[in-house]
Amino acid sequence: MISEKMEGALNNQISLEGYASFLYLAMASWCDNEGLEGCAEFMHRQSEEEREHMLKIFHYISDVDGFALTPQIKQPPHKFDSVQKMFKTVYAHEQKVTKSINDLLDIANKENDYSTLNFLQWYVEEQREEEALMRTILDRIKLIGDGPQSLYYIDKEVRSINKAAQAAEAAEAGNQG
Ligand code: OFO
Repeated sequence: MISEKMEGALNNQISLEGYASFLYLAMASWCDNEGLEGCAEFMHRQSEEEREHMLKIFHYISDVDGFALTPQIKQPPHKFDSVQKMFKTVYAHEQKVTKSINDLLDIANKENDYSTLNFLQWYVEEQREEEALMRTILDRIKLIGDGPQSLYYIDKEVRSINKAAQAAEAAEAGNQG
């Protein structure tokens, strides 16, 4: 059993994860349109991941006898000025999600809600990884440059980062199975 306050805060987190999933889906579409196939693959995978993050909370709320709500998702932006600006937007959103996870931990701590504290540990680690991944991409873009001549190399780089992330996920799933 969780408190009403915690139930509301977790439902709010469902909205944030759902928005992230739709935002990254919109980015995948933009990337595809710009011919950035590696970036599109990356954003599709991120979008799927965010959907999983959302559902994980959804199931948790039901498990602890709360009421999980399907979120109302506002329309994300469809167009981005550059690939660098797009990844900056991703990084800013991930920072916002991290702050929100920290706020949830704060509530769980104050309420001695050990079950939710334990559940949220996975998100703490996930956010650390996602922020680090976005910083890596932004660093690479800075090194390569963001001009029209650089887009091919940025896309190639993001594709190989995506492949590495996919392999890491597969290895993790293998360890769990
Ligand atoms: Fe759900 O990890 Fe990003 O937002």
